[in-house]
Amino acid sequence: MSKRALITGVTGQDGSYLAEYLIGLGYRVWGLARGQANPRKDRVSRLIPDLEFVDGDLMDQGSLVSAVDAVQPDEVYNLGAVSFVPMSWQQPELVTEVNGTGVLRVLEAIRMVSGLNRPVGGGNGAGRIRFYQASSSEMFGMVAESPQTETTSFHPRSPYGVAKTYGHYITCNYRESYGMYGVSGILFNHESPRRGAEFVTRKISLAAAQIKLGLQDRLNLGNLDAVRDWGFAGDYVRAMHLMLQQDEPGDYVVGTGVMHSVRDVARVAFECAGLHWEDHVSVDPGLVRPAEVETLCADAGNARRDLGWEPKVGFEELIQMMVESDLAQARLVRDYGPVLSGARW
Ligand code: NDP
Ligand code: GDR
Repeated sequence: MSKRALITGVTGQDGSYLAEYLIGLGYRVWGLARGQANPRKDRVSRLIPDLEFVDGDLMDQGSLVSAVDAVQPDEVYNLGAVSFVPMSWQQPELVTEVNGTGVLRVLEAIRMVSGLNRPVGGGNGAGRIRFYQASSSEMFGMVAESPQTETTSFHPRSPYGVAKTYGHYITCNYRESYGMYGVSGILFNHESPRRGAEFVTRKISLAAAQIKLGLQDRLNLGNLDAVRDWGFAGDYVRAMHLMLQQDEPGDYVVGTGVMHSVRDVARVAFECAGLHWEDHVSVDPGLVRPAEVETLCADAGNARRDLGWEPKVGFEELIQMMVESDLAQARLVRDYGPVLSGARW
């Protein structure tokens, strides 16, 4: 019998890679899709024909109970979120509802469908359904130590980070209260050609490609000195799956342990396009965040040891992959126009 997985956030970057990966392992996979005509659902369904869908929204408790009940999953991966950090200063309540309370709603749906009616304390693995929560290095925020491990204290610097911290602790609490198998992956930044264009790596790879082909004039960025630990999304979804295959549930930091600045991303990306970044990039103070997370770097030693997880794609290879993909798409747009070129992602 195939294992059954339910993924929230399946129309996003990680959801699409995870769905492909699990289907490749022989799973039946359902993605939670929201909205009456979500164009991102059509896009992911063209990319992954074997993916099935179930309607639901992290803002709607009843829809989540119905989805879990209909799918009867072995594993639930909660990847749905408002994931762009600056949006969390513009719509803090929405971000708290989706990224924070939304986690509680998924846990409650699993609890109800599993018939776990009373908190019984400790114990692991009550109920059949295993739960993965997409926690984030943004929870570390103003970092107390570097690199960051599973025991580094949290000091989130955005409403996004605060909401994710709630999601992290409520997952831990349902594990301790109901004995549910629930884990959080504390994932550092991970990117790919499917990354949203609002995030800095994709914003840069797209701009390098479009400037090269004469489709864009300049690129405005915020803080060039911000430092992140950037990996490849395809590598990180393997870690999510591995976390749910362990005998004992546990939280893991996942990252490469290698730091680069936004300036490094710009340099490598423009070089890949045969350009020099300083000729094309300006700094716009309006893009600098009110409370910045200056540096983040993962110590993924526990994930390596317990899960046997290793990242396969390095920083320069990742940026090159993104620029090449954007160059290919930009050539289609230049030669056939935006409609006929058919947006791939
Ligand atoms: P994306 O922004 O690409 O995808 C977010 C997904 O969340 C989309 O599928 C979106 O669906 C869905 N979503 C948004 N609001 C709701 C809602 N109300 N109900 C149901 N679904 C909703 O994010 P990523 O794939 O990059 O990230 C996946 C998860 O991992 C997120 O939780 C993110 O916060 C977290 N994370 C990401 C990291 C990264 O570097 N990528 C690092 C650490 C954590 P729709 O198409 O309907 O808008
Ligand atoms: P981040 O990713 O906030 O780390 O969150 P993002 O790519 O948006 O920013 C990374 C760093 O780059 C700096 N920066 C800019 N960022 C953007 N978006 N646009 C710019 O023009 C720009 N210029 C400089 C930012 O200030 C920041 O320091 C991502 C998301 O995927 C979250 O959901 C996830 O939880 C974290 O990674 C880990």
